Amino acid sequence: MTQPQLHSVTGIILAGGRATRMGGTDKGLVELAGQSMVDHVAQRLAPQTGALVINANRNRVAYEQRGWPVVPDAFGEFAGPLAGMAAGLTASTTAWAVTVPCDSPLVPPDLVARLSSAVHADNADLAVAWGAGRMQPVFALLPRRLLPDLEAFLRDGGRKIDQWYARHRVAQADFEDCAEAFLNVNTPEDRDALEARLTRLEAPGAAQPGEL
Ligand SMILES: Nc1nc2c(ncn2[C@@H]2O[C@H](COP(=O)(O)OP(=O)(O)O)[C@@H](O)[C@H]2O)c(=O)[nH]1
Ligand SMILES: [Mg+2]
Repeated sequence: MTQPQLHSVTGIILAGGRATRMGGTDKGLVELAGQSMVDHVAQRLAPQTGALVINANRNRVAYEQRGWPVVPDAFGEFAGPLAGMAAGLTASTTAWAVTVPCDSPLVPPDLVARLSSAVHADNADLAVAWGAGRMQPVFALLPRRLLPDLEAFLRDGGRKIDQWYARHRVAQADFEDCAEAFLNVNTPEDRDALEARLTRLEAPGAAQPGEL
């Protein structure tokens, strides 16, 4: 298999959830240290990909202001992240796509590089990040050729990411050395805690990024 090149990868930002724990406020649009969470993610992901797509089911106009295509789920009513992956893959024109949740603002700068190396080294169908002691299933590198299989899985009522991955050869990309990269902002308290840390880092004489 040919290793995916950066220009042949579309970044899919998953922002299609209900965000119940955030009080229902659309998580991607939540402000964090001066910009919305979706902008944090786009800023870190765009240099790693040839294009971006945002998967969102609400506030379409606000997401479109970022300048990237915005696509809603085509399956069910909030059927979970797999529905967002399918929507993003449908809108992608590249052979590969990388998915990232909108509520993980510390996306690693070498996410695509490590996922690509893993899928190539294992001659696998797809690659998933492994960090903070567990699989991080929504950080994945997927080939567009798996879209028909994903759609069939969803049509049959499949919703669980692990179950869909189990149908394919999955490579694990090791990110244990940067577990902070998967820090996930699900609640207003998570947001406030991360903002306090980011703001401290920006202050004069602040700690170094490695201390975050
Ligand atoms: N498209 C779509 N995305 C979803 C749905 N539910 C969750 N997501 C996305 O999947 C990711 C993980 O969801 P989240 O609720 O934060 O789960 P957790 O942090 O893993 O507990 C986020 O990027 C959500 O926007 C859904 O029904 N449709
Ligand atoms: Mg989350």
